[in-house]
Amino acid sequence: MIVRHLNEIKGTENETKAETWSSRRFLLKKDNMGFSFHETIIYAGTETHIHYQNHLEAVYCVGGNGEIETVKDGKVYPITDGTLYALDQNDEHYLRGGTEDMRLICTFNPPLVGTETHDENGVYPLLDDDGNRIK
Ligand code: 9YT
Repeated sequence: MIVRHLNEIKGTENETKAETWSSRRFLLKKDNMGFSFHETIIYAGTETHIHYQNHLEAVYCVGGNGEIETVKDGKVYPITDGTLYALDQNDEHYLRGGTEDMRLICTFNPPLVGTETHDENGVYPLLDDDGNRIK
């Protein structure tokens, strides 16, 4: 069994930071669960362009507030504690922090290897176990 606490992840190589968010990666591909599992903080008042072309992601909000806008149709959905969204169509979107930081629990299929961060198009590359880009 795997048991991990946030305090063991913060400030280590398993925390990835960007200008608008921080991702604490609890479970990665090497843990062999078939998905990766993260806590993401989206900073208040920010906007992030995201398009996971190589991954499916489900996201559950457990704190704070914000919104998501899907690019193809301009629909805007509020996000509060208790909201889930699933990017089942690899949906391109804008993720916005609201008046407070948003605390999100995220799962990725296929699982992240560990070092992924958004490229200029909001995409995570598909990496092999050694961190080499496959796609
Ligand atoms: C919700 C979202 O996609 N935020 C960006 C970071 C990502 N969730 C991650 O790598 O944990």
